[in-house]
Amino acid sequence: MTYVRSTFRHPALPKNELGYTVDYYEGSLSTLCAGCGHDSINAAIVAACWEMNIEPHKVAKLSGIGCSSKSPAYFLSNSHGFNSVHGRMPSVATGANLANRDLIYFGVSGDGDTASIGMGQFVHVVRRNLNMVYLVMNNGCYGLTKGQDSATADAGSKSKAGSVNLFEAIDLASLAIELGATFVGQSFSGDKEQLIPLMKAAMSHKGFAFLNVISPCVTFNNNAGSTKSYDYVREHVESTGTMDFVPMMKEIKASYEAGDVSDITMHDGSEIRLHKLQKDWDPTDRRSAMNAVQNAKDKGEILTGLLYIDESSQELHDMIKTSEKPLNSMINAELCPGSEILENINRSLR
Ligand SMILES: Cc1ncc(C[n+]2csc(CCOP(=O)(O)OP(=O)(O)O)c2C)c(N)n1
Ligand code: SF4
Repeated sequence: MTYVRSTFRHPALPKNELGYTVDYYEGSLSTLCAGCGHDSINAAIVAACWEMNIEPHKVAKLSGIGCSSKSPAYFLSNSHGFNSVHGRMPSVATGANLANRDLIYFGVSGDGDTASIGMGQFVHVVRRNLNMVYLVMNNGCYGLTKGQDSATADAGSKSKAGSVNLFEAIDLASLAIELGATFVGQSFSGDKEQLIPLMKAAMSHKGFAFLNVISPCVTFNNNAGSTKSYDYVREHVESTGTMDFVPMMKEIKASYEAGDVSDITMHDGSEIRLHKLQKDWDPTDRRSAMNAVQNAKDKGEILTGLLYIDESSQELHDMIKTSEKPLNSMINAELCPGSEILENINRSLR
């Protein structure tokens, strides 16, 4: 089948502060199935980056293998990209980030890519607090290899072929909070009003920002009995509240009832304004966030929104005191300071 996309854009398309129209943030034409949740998430990434006035060449897109991991081809064509090996995106992201801290690292993965083959890499990138956004497009199955149950499929859920999953699901958001992730959000591909501000906040966060986004696979896991279908998710979504992301230097204009609103100031001075619905939940308290996720689970609900944030944490570069300067901008004398300095280092270790 030949796919054709018109290059015509309306001359009156709005421009962002950098002078770009939104098409400058788009990617290649998607080859995912029509209606796949992943495409809605890709559109939300495009919108978030355009609205945030991010220079696409300041973004590095990283992924593993899967339909979800193909996604970086479908957003930000003018960015850097590396489609790695199944489950190995975290180590590639770690290497790239350590070599150049000046880029925004946006990792895209699937529930198969993260919760099975990539689990070993995932847990370590969380605990190292690597400064990146790590987004899982979670459809409860291996879409690319024709819909086998993944490790996030709920026990008792039914596949399209009728088999019932016997095993307990791995809850990636709870796991990320438990492992010390400093930003954890959960959302649904069909809710761009929630997803876009959540992505903006994740990109502004200094440290590991994890987003678990339920993203139905229309071809293999959208049947009755699946807990990752559009119908099931729409019926069981429970939000922590709504949120606005207010970039640094922008005035917060709206006013809300006191008591239902809490503002969180990000490292760069941007603000997250939360309109809380969940009364017994504090997103800056890890135990409270864990309880909120578990309480929702006990009621058979999927809690979405910002679940947890720690704005005071140190990211990996701060912890291991690496150079401020990207390695590719260093001159030879900085990269190779000479044998005397090496000798001093060796002496200090004896
Ligand atoms: C080392 C290795 N093992 C297995 C595979 C086969 N494989 C490709 S994608 C995939 C799972 C994809 O599922 P997920 O990450 O959930 O992405 P989705 O396609 O559902 O978006 C598997 C098992 C592979 N490509 N490489
Ligand atoms: S197989 Fe499923 S996950 Fe893959 S593109 Fe199609 S709908 Fe999306």
